[in-house]
Amino acid sequence: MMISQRKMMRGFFCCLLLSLTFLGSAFAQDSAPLKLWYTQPAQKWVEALPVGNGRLGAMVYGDPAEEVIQLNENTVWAGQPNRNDNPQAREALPEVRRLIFEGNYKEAQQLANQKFISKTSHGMPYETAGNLKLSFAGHANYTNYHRELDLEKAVTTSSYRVNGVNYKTEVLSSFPDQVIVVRMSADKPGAISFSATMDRPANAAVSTKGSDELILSGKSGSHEGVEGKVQFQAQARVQNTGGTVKATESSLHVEQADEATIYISIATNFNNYKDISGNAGERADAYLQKALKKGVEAIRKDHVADYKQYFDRVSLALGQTEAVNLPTDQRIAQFKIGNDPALVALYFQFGRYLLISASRPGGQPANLQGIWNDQLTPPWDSKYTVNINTEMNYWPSEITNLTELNEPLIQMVREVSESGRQTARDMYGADGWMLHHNTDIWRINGAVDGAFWGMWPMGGAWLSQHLFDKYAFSGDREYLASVYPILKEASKFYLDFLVEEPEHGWLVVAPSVSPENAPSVHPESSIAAGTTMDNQLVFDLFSKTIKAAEVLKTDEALVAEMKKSLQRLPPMQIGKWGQLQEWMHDWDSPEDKHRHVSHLYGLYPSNQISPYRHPLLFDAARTSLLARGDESTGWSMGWKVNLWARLLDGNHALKLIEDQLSPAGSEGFGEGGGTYPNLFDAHPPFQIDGNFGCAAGIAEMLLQSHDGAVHLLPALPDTWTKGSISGLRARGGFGVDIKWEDNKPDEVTIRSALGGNCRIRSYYPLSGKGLKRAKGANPNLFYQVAEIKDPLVTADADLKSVQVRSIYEYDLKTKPGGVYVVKLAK
Ligand code: FUC
Repeated sequence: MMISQRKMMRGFFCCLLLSLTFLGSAFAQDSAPLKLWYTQPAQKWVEALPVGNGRLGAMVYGDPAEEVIQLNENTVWAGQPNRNDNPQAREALPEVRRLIFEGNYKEAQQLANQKFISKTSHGMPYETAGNLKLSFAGHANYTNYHRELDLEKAVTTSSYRVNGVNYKTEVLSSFPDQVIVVRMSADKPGAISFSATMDRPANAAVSTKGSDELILSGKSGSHEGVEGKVQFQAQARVQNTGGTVKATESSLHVEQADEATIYISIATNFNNYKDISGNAGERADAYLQKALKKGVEAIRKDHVADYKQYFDRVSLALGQTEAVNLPTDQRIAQFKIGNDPALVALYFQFGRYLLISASRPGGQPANLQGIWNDQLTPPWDSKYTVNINTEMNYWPSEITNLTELNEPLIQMVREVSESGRQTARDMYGADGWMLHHNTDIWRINGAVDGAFWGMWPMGGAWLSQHLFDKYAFSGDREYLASVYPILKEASKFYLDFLVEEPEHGWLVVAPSVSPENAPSVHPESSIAAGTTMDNQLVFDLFSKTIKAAEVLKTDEALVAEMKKSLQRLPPMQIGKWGQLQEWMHDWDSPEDKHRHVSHLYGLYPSNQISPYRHPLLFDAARTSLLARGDESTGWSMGWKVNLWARLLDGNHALKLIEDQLSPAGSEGFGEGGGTYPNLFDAHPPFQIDGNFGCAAGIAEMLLQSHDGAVHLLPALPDTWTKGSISGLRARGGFGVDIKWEDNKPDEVTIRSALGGNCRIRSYYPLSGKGLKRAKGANPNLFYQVAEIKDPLVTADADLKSVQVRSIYEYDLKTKPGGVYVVKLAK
């Protein structure tokens, strides 16, 4: 399956190669080693170190005596192909709308609970594949312990000393060879003796094959009435140099080897969301045999090279202090009180590491935990929550130069666009496709969890943005043509589904929610019509579909229809305390600290609120965000880093990074996010979106390209006086490197893949060959921003006014393949 899907994608990637020719970096790498390291083994899962190749994940504890390598394969999910639409919705739709428009929210929500929410499953959990356990007799007392994850190689190492012998274990997960490799060595011959076995919390059995192979076979769990039918097999083969290896029924015993390597291959019967007729054992065996032939040296070499082609594209240096000499857990503990900008760079690169390790072409998109999960029923099933979390996982993908890693997300959107046609028709009597707030490996589209959370018909609208944004960065027309049908069908759903609300005659989405939040005027029901985020999402979806249709010169009638509807969407509104209203009515409370800041979608990730074009909205968005407060769940803080970056306030963005990089207090459910010792984000519990959101936010502080220009260092905190970033990407196919000193851009390199005008925005005057003062609108099509309606301002609104720094703007004519250097004007 993996191979054939990859083949399918080959054509797609050929076109991408062209646009990636600007990858080099102009400045030297930060000399701070990009390593997470510790002076003790992991005792908890959130201390273990992750490796992954998109499909196979492992969490490595690095324990000298009782080593645990927890394993994942990204298609081991409970259940089997299934749907969860509730077709009763269609008949109840007019009544729910009537109740909402009458202000009868409680009853509307009750009816939605009865008629819209799934009567079958609420999504299947992603499951652990099991554990490889290694016991080293006599290794309980060790010295010289060191454990690390090298982000420049994607390899974990643990080393220690027992009885005068130095031991070392390396673990990696190879994309080219589709195996996890554990390699043990010692500096004295014959010193390696251990026993190995595998286990899993349930539904699996371990056996041995020959004298040197463990096999863990099992079936995924049943859940909410859906029988588990994913078969999986994990094979672990030991190859030793010197010494002996023997097998019992369920374990292997290596005695006095000089070196030992364990090759781990895992596969399932999953072909795609509709088909699980593959053969897990044969697949696992095929990967294993190929890997054994190739050998660990060659596998390691190819793995490092494959990984580096992505990772090395971007380097970030924010300066170093003494803190870099501390182990990572101690750096996290003191980050807020100390001075350790290099930890921000490490965290940023760890986010990129996680995306490279969790999301590779041909695989599944990164779920709530990426691919790393040690449970059978993880928090929120470790599935795809698409009212923020899945999208956030992919926020770093374009700006931090990892565009290929979007492929699993795009494939998932393609698949939910197929499965979601039936949902659109059966539940809403609408054309096109739709998705509510969750999906899973079976691409369910129904509404889950209860109307308060799940009555949100906007999943298709939000996910579709990513399809277009990839084009906005690459300019790849062929790619755009390949995703255009998905955009078009997503738009068609809303053309049918939008309904006229009685007060102003605006076209609105109803029923819906402003994700997971209820206004304090009726806290028991979140259900509403025309929420600000919905309006913004539909605005973006139509605008982007129109743009795509115009680029592809197609669908004139549909374009005209969307243009008409755009005119009838509600404008953004500024309420009585000067806030950007979250709902169509002025219900916002300044006391509301809810983790979701959905109405600020228009500020980030969207570009509907600009400091230069919409000062009123800009001020209102700031007022809303200030009231919402800083500390929250991990992902909420990750979002706020981006939001403060878009509000051009680098110091506040840094404050949020400090909150995010605080030690996580708990592993149980809660709202107080932070960071675990292994740099995983805490919702809590562990949820990977915060890692990705914050990594994207750090990039957004240094470069923005959504508002008509390439804005250099838009939100640099005062304390990051000197630094460099290279390899970031801006819309329109520009690669950007920036070196700064005294908080001013000192030297900027622009690499143009597509040519075209590069409008550069800076707080300081610049000079360079070909650089001219900007005039008029930016002629570069990728920088044309969709015009929004003027906001409606409540008559007695308490308006605040924010001082925005003045800017210089320049135009630089570029040629495809051109490299341009711009400097601070002296
Ligand atoms: C959304 C959030 C929760 C959590 C869940 C997975 O529902 O509101 O905080 O992140 O997704």
